[in-house]
Amino acid sequence: MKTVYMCFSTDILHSGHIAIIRRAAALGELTVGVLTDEAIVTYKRYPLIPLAERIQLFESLCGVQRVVVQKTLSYRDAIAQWKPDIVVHGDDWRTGVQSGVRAEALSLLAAYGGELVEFPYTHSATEETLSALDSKLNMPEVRRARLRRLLALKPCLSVMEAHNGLTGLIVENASVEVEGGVRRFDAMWVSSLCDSTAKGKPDIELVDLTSRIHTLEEIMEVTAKPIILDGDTGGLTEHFVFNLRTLERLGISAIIIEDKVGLKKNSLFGADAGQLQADTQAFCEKISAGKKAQRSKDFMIFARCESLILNRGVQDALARCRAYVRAGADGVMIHSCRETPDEVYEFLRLFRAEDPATPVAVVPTTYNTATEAELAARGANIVIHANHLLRSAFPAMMKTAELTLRYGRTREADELCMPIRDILTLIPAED
Ligand code: SPV
Ligand code: MG
Repeated sequence: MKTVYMCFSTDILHSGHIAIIRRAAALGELTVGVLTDEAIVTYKRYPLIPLAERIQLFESLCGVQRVVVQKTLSYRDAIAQWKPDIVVHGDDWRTGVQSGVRAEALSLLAAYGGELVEFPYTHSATEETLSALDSKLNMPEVRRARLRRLLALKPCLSVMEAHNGLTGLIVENASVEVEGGVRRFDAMWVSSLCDSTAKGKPDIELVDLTSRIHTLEEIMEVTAKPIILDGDTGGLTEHFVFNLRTLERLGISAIIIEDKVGLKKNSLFGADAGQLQADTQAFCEKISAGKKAQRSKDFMIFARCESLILNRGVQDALARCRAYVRAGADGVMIHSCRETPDEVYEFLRLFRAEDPATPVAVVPTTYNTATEAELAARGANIVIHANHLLRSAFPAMMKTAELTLRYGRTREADELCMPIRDILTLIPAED
């Protein structure tokens, strides 16, 4: 009797699944791998039912001999463990995000004479409807809860800035195939620097909340990933408690407020900008008031500590972050504008020694030699790439403007521009 292996990420069984399971079971003794939530969210919608129930679903099917958990999109571990004679899959993975996974599985099977059997993939209207609902209807309470959910699923989230609908779509849809899987951003950062700069204004809390909500709405209309809002100082506590309820109602997952007072300037100016750090107690009171005011369980308030920016040292940062967490902060952000990650690493080492659980966000703008993996290994849970879509677009736009002025036509800028047919179809009308 041959051994057969299949893996499923689905939470809805339709006739196509039953048919392929029947055909697989006819080939030999069938083991079904159930993909974990963490692996599923790397490439498709969030599962509606928990892993334990999905396992039960497959255990109850006739023809399935054994159900196991598959932790990665890659079949590497499953093939190493079960050495199946045959792996069965729908033929839909020949193209798209799973084609790399397929190629890897093929070469692993070939190493010991295993075989890949592919059956025609059956589309399911239910599955398509659910995916569409997920990204289009995108109800605020579902979206808001996603950040907490992701933090529970993944050790470290990759977050990119978005400052309008188009950049929101880039963060939503960008993906790269990597060995044995797919990499995508987990969430969006709506930065005060980028939101202000895109409006031609300085990053000094001049762009008011009403205007920032316009930006958020624009992004939320076309995306489904969780949003972390850069809330600057949070303003007066009396205003903060009202504002955060508005954000919560919209479906924002988290606000990060920074411990500064007076005219806020961007942290990347460093200590020279004459910034004042808030009194610890007063900032703690703002956090506690916010936590008391929020209505849902999911919404998160992160306290951003500026001690390293203001050259107050790691011990000051630790003492403040400790106090902020005691005051109710759901997470902390430690910011630094040094060119190396050393002081952030030192903070993470000391903070993690006393607090293994509270999520920590980092912003490797000036110390961007550090990779997400390196930061995660030291205990960071959220890595925010805070301004890079805006900063990469601006030089190209300037260059196009200058070339047009110089030559009195746009021909010389053609290479900097995407082709007309591509811009026309970038956003499909029927969506
Ligand atoms: C932002 O993106 O607006 C931030 C991060 O607050 S930083 O610009 O690095 O201060
Ligand atoms: Mg900011």
